[in-house]
Amino acid sequence: MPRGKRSFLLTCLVTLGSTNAQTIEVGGSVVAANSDNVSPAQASIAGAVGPAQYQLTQSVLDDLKSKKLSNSSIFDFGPSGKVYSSGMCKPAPGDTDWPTADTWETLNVLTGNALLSTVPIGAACYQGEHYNAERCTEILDRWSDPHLHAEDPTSVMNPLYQGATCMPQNAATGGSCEIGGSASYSVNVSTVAQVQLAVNFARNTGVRLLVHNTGHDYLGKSTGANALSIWTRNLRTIDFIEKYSSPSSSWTGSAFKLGAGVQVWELLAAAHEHGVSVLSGECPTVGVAGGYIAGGGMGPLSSKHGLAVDHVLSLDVVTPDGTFVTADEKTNTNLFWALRGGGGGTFGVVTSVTVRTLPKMKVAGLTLSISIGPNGDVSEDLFWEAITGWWRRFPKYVEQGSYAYSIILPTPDGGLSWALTPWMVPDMTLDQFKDMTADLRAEWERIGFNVNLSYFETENFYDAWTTHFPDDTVGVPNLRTASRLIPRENWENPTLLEDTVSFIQRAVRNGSSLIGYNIRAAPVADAPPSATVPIWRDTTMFAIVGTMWDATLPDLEVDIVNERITKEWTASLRSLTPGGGTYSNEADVMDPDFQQAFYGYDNYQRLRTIKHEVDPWGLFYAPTGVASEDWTVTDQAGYVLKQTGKLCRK
Ligand SMILES: Cc1cc2nc3c(=O)[nH]c(=O)nc-3n(C[C@H](O)[C@H](O)[C@H](O)COP(=O)(O)OP(=O)(O)OC[C@H]3O[C@@H](n4cnc5c(N)ncnc54)[C@H](O)[C@@H]3O)c2cc1C
Ligand SMILES: *[C@@H]1O[C@H](CO)[C@@H](O)[C@H](O)[C@H]1NC(C)=O
Ligand SMILES: *[C@@H]1O[C@H](CO)[C@@H](O)[C@H](O)[C@H]1NC(C)=O
Ligand SMILES: *[C@@H]1O[C@H](CO)[C@@H](O)[C@H](O)[C@H]1NC(C)=O
Ligand SMILES: CC(=O)N[C@H]1CO[C@H](CO)[C@@H](O)[C@@H]1O
Repeated sequence: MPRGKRSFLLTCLVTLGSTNAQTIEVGGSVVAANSDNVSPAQASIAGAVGPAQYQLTQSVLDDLKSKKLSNSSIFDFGPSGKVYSSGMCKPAPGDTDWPTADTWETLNVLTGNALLSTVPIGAACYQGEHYNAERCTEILDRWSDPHLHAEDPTSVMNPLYQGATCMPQNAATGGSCEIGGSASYSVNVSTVAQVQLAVNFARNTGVRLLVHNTGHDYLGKSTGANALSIWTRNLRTIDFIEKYSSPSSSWTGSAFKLGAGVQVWELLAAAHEHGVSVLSGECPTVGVAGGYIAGGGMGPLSSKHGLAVDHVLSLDVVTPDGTFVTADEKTNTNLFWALRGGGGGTFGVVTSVTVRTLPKMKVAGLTLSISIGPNGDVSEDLFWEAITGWWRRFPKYVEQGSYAYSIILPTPDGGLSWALTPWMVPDMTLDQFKDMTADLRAEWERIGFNVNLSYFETENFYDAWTTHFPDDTVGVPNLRTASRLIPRENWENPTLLEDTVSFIQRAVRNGSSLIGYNIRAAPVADAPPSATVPIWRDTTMFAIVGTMWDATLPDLEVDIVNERITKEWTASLRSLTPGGGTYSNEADVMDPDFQQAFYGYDNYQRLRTIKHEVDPWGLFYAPTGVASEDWTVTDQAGYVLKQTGKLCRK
């Protein structure tokens, strides 16, 4: 078996619930620790609601200690914890410092049997213990469906970073099922106590820890070999608060308190039901209170109403020392700032987020789609003339709250397609939208660009959203993207504008797809400062470049494609936008200066200081996360950083 690969089917992971040599003293006699005498390890907290009702307290631990539960010190709160010095690696199964089966079983028992031993989602298609023909058929049919992956504890929607192992499609052609860069275990959390137990366990044993919510991450942040994963997707409560009131905020309107696992579609349905709007992503399955808000959170209302972090009132979080705190404008203010834009899986485990609502609003816009090539609708010159005519007007549109999702893709016949699906403006009527676009439409008519424009106008955001933002297609292992926020400045200088426009055309001709958003993060008057990259506020276009490659390409050629994405396409975008940045949630894991690009230089210095204060152990690691430059992943094959090796302190 090649080095670095661990066979899943011959795994040395224990089957949980089997033996248990951990003991406890009950009534003076030493007995096996089990669900009856130690579980679940939690205190019921008076007045607390939802998952916070059950917390791990020092008195719960003291009780376990007084009963002499073996290994109980591995659940101690900070400052206790393993410290990694230069060259040390977090353990893998089989290493002497990997917890024994009994130790894992103790975590399982204390969490109330919430520990899951990883079975890769594709295992149902491979001969062996987990083979299940019916489930395999379903998995193959639904592979591109984000819901399939979001309901699985370890599956990720961008399998590249976990090594694309155990792909169900390869079972029939001699593939093998390995655990790859997936976590070894997950805790399926439904209480704060379970999160605290997992955090303390990982910090004291030194096991790699990660947070996994829906698995959308584009940079491999929600996966990692040899890790204990805290799976937050089942924290799904949505509480509507009619009149918010808190000594920490002047907000008195309505709000939603969201469990960490709530997805966009669930939140938007609740908002619609209560007759309000709320800032969220466009994609239905993204986890609102997880990586989305941690990275800033953008969506169709952003050009008018800012980023999701601008609307956050408070966050509940289990910090790396295992304590459970609330962060808001007046309490734990450093965390409140860092958790809004400073990146997921870095400062702790957020268990819930409270966000302000926005009023119900009208939406107007249009969609169009056109192609060039042998079977296309227009000539290539006309295609580009029409698109660049639109791009040139971007600053004026974002100022009016415009949000456009535009995608240029190569077509199978060698041509290109362009779809605007959709271009929409909140708080705007269709008449106003037609006014705003009149000069562009006149220009298109003059140049002979006679495309069908499908207009729409809805009474509320929800109706526009349900019509125009279907589920995305995910699960492609041979695809990678990179991005850049392009500021207004690039439109103000005519030479720079020409360079920007012609570069984007060149990248598309060189094989890149282009997702070009007309968006900016509008400043929100009363929003507290956040750790998001400042250039968001001056942005006019968000450009995502990237490509798929032939899945059968040899590794060296895969590297050539991936290096082109980072070192040619994105490098050009970087040089066109010096000192700028990008959206950390939809960015390039190989960005050579991610600290500046994803957070902004000044923010990054402050984020690093906060990170060292709250996590001196380096318990939380995420690729491109704050202080991730202190760590390295071993056994990496190829150019792109994956999470399939050991995590070692540099
Ligand atoms: C198809 C698709 C569409 C998208 N559309 C949008 C969009 O419209 N707008 C937008 O802004 N972004 C969008 N994104 C990007 C998205 O915001 C990020 O991928 C985000 O990280 C997803 O967060 P998650 O919690 O759902 O995913 P996960 O992959 O589970 O987690 C992402 C990161 O957040 C961390 N994390 C998750 N939960 C917690 C928690 N409770 N506490 C601490 N850390 C946590 C994880 O450790 C990881 O680092 C899209 C992504 C995809 C794949
Ligand atoms: C996870 O826990 C929830 C309860 O919070 C339960 O309904 C669900 O079945 C569990 N999932 C798995 C895979 O164990
Ligand atoms: C425009 O729409 C009409 C009617 O729906 C259709 O017949 C025509 O092919 C469309 N033209 C283009 C360029 O898409
Ligand atoms: C893209 O450009 C590179 C050179 O930078 C070249 O090797 C490659 O063939 C080009 N690809 C296409 C599709 O034009
Ligand atoms: C990680 C750890 O502390 N493991 C210990 C748990 O307890 C057993 C005895 O019950 C020890 O052998 C382990 O070393």
